[in-house]
Amino acid sequence: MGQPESREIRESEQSGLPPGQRLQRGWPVTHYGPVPKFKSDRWEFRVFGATVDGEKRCWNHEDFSALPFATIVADLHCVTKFSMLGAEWGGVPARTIVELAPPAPSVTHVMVWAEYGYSANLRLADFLADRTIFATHKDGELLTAEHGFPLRLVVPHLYAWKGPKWVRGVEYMTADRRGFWEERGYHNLGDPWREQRYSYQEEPGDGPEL
Ligand SMILES: Nc1nc2c(c(=O)[nH]1)N[C@H]1C(S)=C(S)[C@@H](COP(=O)(O)O)O[C@H]1N2
Ligand SMILES: [Mo]
Repeated sequence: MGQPESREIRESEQSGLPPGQRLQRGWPVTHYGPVPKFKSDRWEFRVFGATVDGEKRCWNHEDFSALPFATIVADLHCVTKFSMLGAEWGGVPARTIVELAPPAPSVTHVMVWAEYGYSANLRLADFLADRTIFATHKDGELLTAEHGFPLRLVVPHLYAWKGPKWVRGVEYMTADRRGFWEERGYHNLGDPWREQRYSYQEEPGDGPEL
């Protein structure tokens, strides 16, 4: 992504906080469960489920690190109401993964899987959005262990629980299925601009039956 384009995004992103959010200075650590230990020889990134040819695709850490690198500027909105604005995330655009490991035409959703079984479901369109990125870096520095090293997903236009830290793979799905928090009371879609925080706010068609 070229410089002028990322500057444009930064400006529009700073135009305001989503409803009900407050600005957070610094960068808190928020997650459920322990921080996994990274072992480079055992790490792999897997794309599986309804791939175009039915085959899985795997990258080890070295190969994944060699994929095309891009940066985007994005905000992080936690559903517990703090937002961190204007971080620069570097890594591999989700769209690049989809190009390298194409889904079957019937795929409508993805499940992004992380260590210890954490997961988040996304519509394929959200996954393919311009700024959705598998980030290895924030503001030019490698992610720390607490913030998701070696890899986390950032989906700038959705609440941050939709971006798993310590991500290990993507499952292509031909129907929607709830992820970790979506099964436990959070909204299936999670658009912060529409304040889609909780599953009781869902309207028909927003997600599978609970
Ligand atoms: N694997 C995993 N990823 C996760 C979570 C989690 O519990 N486990 N929590 C999410 C939530 S709710 C938020 S707000 C962000 C927080 O990211 P940070 O700790 O880097 O600020 O991570 C998201 N990714
Ligand atoms: Mo969160």
